[in-house]
Amino acid sequence: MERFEARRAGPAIAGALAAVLVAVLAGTACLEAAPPEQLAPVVVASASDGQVTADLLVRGAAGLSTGRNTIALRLTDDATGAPITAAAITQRWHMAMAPTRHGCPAPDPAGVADEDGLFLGTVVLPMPSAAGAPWGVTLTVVPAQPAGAAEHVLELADLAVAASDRVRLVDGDDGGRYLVTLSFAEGAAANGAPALGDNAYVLTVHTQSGELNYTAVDDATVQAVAEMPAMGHGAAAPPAPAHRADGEYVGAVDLSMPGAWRVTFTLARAGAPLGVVAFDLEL
Ligand SMILES: [Cu+2]
Repeated sequence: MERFEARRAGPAIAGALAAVLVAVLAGTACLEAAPPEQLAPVVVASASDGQVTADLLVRGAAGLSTGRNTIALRLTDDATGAPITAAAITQRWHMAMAPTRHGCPAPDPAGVADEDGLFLGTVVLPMPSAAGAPWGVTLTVVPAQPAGAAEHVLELADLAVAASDRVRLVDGDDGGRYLVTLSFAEGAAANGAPALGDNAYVLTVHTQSGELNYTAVDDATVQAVAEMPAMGHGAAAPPAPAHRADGEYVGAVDLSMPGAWRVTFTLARAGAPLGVVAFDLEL
C-alpha cells in the first residue's frame, strides 16, 4: 500500500488552507484538482477509553465518502502521551439504519505504524450518512507492548460520510447481489478524480447478503473498457485488473484527453457473467 503521507511542516497547513480558500473562491471541489499526495491527513474523529486514544484520519478536507476510503489510525498511550506503534487492531464499521444496524467491508488495518505513526487501512462505505443514520466504527486495540497488554475498545461515533458516484450495486446474473466501487490513486479520497494520462485504480467487489453483510469476492475476473462516448472513440484496451486481496482488483487506465470518459467493467465469476458496471468520469 502506498504510504499515507503525513505532512508535518507549516507549509502543508498553509497549502491546505490555500486549497480550501481556492475552493471557496472557485466554488468548486478543489480536491478534484489537487493531487492526492498533496492532501494532508485530517483527523475526523477521536475516542479514548482513558488509557488509549485513537484518532481516525483521512486524507483531505473532504473527509469520508461512499466508496473505498484509505484511512489511517493514530494511537496514543494516554498515561505517557507516547505514540503506540505496534498493535493488533480490528475495525467494525456500523451504520444505525432503523430498525437495524449494518456494517460494511473493512479489513483489519496494518499491525505496525508507518514512519509517521499511522496505521493504514481501508474501508468501503456503501452509503452516505444521513440524519438519524450516522456511521460509526468500533476499534479493538491490543498494543504489542507490553506483552499481555489489555484490549482496548474505542467507539468513534457520528462519522459523516458524503455521497459519491463511485458505488454500484449489481444484481449478478448468478442471483447474488454485488457491491462494486471504483477509486483512483491509492490514498486519495474515495471520490478523488482521475487525471490526464495513466491512472491507477482499485475496483472492489463484495457480495451483499442478508442484513447488509459483505463478503470479499476474490475469484472474479474483470475486463475493463475506457471510452469517450460523446466522441465515439475508446482508448487502447486497458489490461484486465488483477486481484490483490480483500476483494480488491488493481489496474490502470490511460485517459488520453480531457472530456467525458466512461469506464466499463465486465465481471464474471466461475466462468458465468455477473454483470456490467459503468462509471462516468469528467476530466
Ligand atoms: Cu445504511
